[in-house]
Amino acid sequence: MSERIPGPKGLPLVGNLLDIQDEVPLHAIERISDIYGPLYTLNFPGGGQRYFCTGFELFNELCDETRFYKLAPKTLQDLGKSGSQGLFTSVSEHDIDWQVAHRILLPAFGPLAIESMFDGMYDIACQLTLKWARLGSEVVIGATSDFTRLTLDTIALCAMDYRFNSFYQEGLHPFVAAMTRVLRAGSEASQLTGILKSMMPSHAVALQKDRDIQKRIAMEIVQKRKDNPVDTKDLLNAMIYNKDPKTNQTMSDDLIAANMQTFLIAGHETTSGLLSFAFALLLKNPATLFKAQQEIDKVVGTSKITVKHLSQLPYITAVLRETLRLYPTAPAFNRGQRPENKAKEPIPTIGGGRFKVPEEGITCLMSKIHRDFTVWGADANDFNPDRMTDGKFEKLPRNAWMPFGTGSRSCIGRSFAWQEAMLVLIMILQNFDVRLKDPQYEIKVDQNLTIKPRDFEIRAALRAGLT
Ligand code: MNH
Repeated sequence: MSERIPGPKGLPLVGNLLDIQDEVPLHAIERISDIYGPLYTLNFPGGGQRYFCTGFELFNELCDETRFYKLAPKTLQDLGKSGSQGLFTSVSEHDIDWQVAHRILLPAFGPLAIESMFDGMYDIACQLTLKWARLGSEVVIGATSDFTRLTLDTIALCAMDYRFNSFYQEGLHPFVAAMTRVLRAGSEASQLTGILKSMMPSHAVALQKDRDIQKRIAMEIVQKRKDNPVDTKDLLNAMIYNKDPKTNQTMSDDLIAANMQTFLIAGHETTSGLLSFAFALLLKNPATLFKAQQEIDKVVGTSKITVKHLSQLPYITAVLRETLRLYPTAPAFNRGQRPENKAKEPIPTIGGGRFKVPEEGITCLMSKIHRDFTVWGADANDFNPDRMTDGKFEKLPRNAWMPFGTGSRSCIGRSFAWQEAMLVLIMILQNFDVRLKDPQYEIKVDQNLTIKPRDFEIRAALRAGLT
């Protein structure tokens, strides 16, 4: 017999709503795990019963793709409402939209394709470094906002040859403004303020209007490309012209638009968070900053960064890995039983029969799982890139480091993100001495769909001998 999954006792009607009131809902959910253990349940009014896994051992079992798979929670499904679903919000891999888009897009995200995007990434990285250089060493830089400008412009340029020109704009581009509002509504869905807001009819109208704006802009970009064909191998061309090898069909305009939105959202918030946390952690741990810069000086020196350099910097690589361990910027994902497994395993359990895996699936909280003492030792909460260097990294327990998700639904943009983050980290450390605006700064998390460090501000001084 399996045990009942524990959890804080809720109240009538509102369930556990009061237990998860926090400026950062993620923190509330993490705290509850310290009381109830590695698997527990919460009742969200409207959102139903949810289950959370926060320990490595159970997570490891849930990673078994023969038994489990990504089963998107209801809240996520709402994000992509209306018409076709993009890759990220598809409920399951059995969804035909997901299958067609996945088969067409996987090669477009392959190693050679990503390498060919290096020049586009370089273009935008220069816009950031040029801006910082011109600002001079004393002006305070909102590092996270600039990284968000950078990652958004990069994915738009590389994926569809579109320039948001965020570095040359005061306000947000209409697409970005609409996207930000929709994302915020999603992340507020578990909070009292958000729930109250969502009860106002005007809220739903505004939200739909924002979805329409995004869709319209996405459609315009597709149409423009169809009217002015260009011979490049970017994602937009792949989506318009490539045929699914299995069904021989191309993607419908609606499906293309849904996936463009997916790339713009999934492709920029997470990488911007990664860059922000990486700098915050380096600056909070000066010895690591010193080591990182020393490696760059040795390997790259003052020469122009090329794609070849990226594989020659083991410490920088380790810095990014360790950053995503402590701050997985997509902090949670869902796993549930594969329907095709139901016959064989009518009551799926984990933990040696201890817990039944519920119908709704389980949300795996990577921010907790990545700090499991049994895997990482007593200093699990410390930033120590040395534990992630080549050689050691490969010897980690299977599934111990999973910031990009797992299985067939894992991150399709992983190499894109990695190349971009490496390039930008290197270019900044090669050209600037960065310091915290406030030497006492403590990393605090800001949560939306993804996480970023809150109020992270720096100053950047051009290094001697560089212009
Ligand atoms: Mn990304 C899926 C993390 C960068 C596009 N991404 C996922 C998942 C995680 C993730 C975790 C799996 C979620 C789940 O199981 O529910 N992604 C990241 C992180 C970074 C990142 C930590 C950067 C750092 N992702 C990117 C970039 C792009 C992208 C860049 C696009 C250019 N990610 C996706 C898409 C999916 C995804 C698309 C959905 C894949 C699928 O379901 O087939």
